[in-house]
Amino acid sequence: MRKFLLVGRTGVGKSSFINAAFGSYIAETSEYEACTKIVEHYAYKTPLGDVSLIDTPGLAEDDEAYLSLVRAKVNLAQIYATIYVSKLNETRFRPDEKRTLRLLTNRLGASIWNRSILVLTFAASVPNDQQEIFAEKRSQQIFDFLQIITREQDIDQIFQGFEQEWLVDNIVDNWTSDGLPILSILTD
Ligand SMILES: Nc1nc2c(ncn2[C@@H]2O[C@H](COP(=O)(O)OP(=O)(O)O)[C@@H](O)[C@H]2O)c(=O)[nH]1
Ligand SMILES: [Mg+2]
Repeated sequence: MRKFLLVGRTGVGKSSFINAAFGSYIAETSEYEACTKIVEHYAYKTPLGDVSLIDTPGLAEDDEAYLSLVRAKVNLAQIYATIYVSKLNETRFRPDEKRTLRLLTNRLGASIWNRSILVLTFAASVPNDQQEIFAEKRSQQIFDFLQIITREQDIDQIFQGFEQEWLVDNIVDNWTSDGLPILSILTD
């Protein structure tokens, strides 16, 4: 069973990504507020393999509570990969996103990034001919910042980069950068 830990700010589409992956509305999503209040494991047997996606409340509100919850409910040693979710259509690398990355690294350990995947959501909101440029920029900003903070924490755990980067749109049916269903990229 491959277990993925989903992290990222509130509202970036973590719960929606789970729904898009499994093709049904199983994780509650919300336009207005953080509605994932608990750490929830969604485990599925699929023809492509068994996958577990661990949904977490977004960082923004009660960070300490959030991080203790993740530590209590998730056995980090069993995580196959961390999925960091960010919005492709956000042009600025905002201070609260940096704060999220810093908190995750400080409290869960730099090793959560050892095997990690970057998922950029809201991809269909960016014009086709700009998606690649946007993705490169976002990914570079996150990469540079993670290098700085992991180096600060532990020189031996410096961030080496995301293993994979995916563009998705959770709302537009079957929209992924390479045209493959999300589940197939999780189980490949
Ligand atoms: N257009 C678009 N909307 C999205 C996407 N992902 C999530 N949303 C919307 O963004 C809002 C927040 O999503 P949610 O999954 O609850 O975010 P979470 O807080 O990270 O779990 C909801 O209204 C979703 O419908 C996406 O890829 N594209
Ligand atoms: Mg959620």
